[in-house]
Amino acid sequence: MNTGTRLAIYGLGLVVAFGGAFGIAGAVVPDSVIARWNEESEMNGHEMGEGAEHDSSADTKVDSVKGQTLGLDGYVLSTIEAPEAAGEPGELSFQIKDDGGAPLTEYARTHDRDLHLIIVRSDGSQFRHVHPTLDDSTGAWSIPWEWAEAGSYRVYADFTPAGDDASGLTLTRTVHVEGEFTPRETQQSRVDHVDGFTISLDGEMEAGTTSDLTITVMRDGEPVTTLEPYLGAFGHLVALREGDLAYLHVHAGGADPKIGDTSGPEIAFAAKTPTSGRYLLYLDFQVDGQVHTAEFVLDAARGDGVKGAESGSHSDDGH
Ligand SMILES: [Cu+2]
Repeated sequence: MNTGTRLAIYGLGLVVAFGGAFGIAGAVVPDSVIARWNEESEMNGHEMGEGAEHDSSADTKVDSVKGQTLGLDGYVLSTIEAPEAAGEPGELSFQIKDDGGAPLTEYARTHDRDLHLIIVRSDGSQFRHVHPTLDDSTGAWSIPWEWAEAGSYRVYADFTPAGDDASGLTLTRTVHVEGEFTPRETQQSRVDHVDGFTISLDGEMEAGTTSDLTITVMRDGEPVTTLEPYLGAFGHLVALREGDLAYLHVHAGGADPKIGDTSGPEIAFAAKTPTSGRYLLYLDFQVDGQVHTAEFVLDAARGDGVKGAESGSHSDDGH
């Protein structure tokens, strides 16, 4: 089940939720969607007593994540047209199609955009987060595109169809780019150096729990306090699970920053982690009008500390 991932952004920090819905999901999704999630959760072998109240803490199907299917809820990500080999300039384009095969042209805006496109090679390298343009007469999304390297890429379209009861979807396809390449081996990494910035990640991830993560942005040994809003937040995080590239797309929480607001050097996150294992984290942040992307690799510990409220509701707490 891929509809299971619930993202909720709220309060002082950013909540990265792999899997289970929890109380604050109501802040960002319609009740009807939450009701359906709960229903699905029950259908997945989560026994709830007859007439049991919906309890957010009981809905913790943490092994359910987004970004693993090209079709969901009646929507399909079409074939992706793109240059066939690295180094060939061209265009990348696709459509989202509905039940009847008609292209979707009406979207609900999330985080300043109608659709977020994430592309990453299967080894976690070559990450890009871009915003293509919609031709609303044809439903075609397109963006100028050139592959820097060969390989097998995962493309994720993250969007919400217009309509009161539509929920956010992350559909994915694989695209092969001709040529030789050497896969990158990942290793745990908490510090990245990008464009003169040093970005560091503090905190631990643990399967079956929500963990606090803090990212700190420095430049020339000084804390950066001029983080600017980007996509409606001070930080924008994508997390992928190594092994299946299950996807999570989140934005910094708190009150929506206004134009001219700045923040930093810290950005707070909370990560709800479905399993132990390795996670690839990509942070987009903006300073002086420029967007930069920092990358981290974090190994989640096994979930010995699964909370009592959650322990009865799923069987896999991370081995
Ligand atoms: Cu985006």
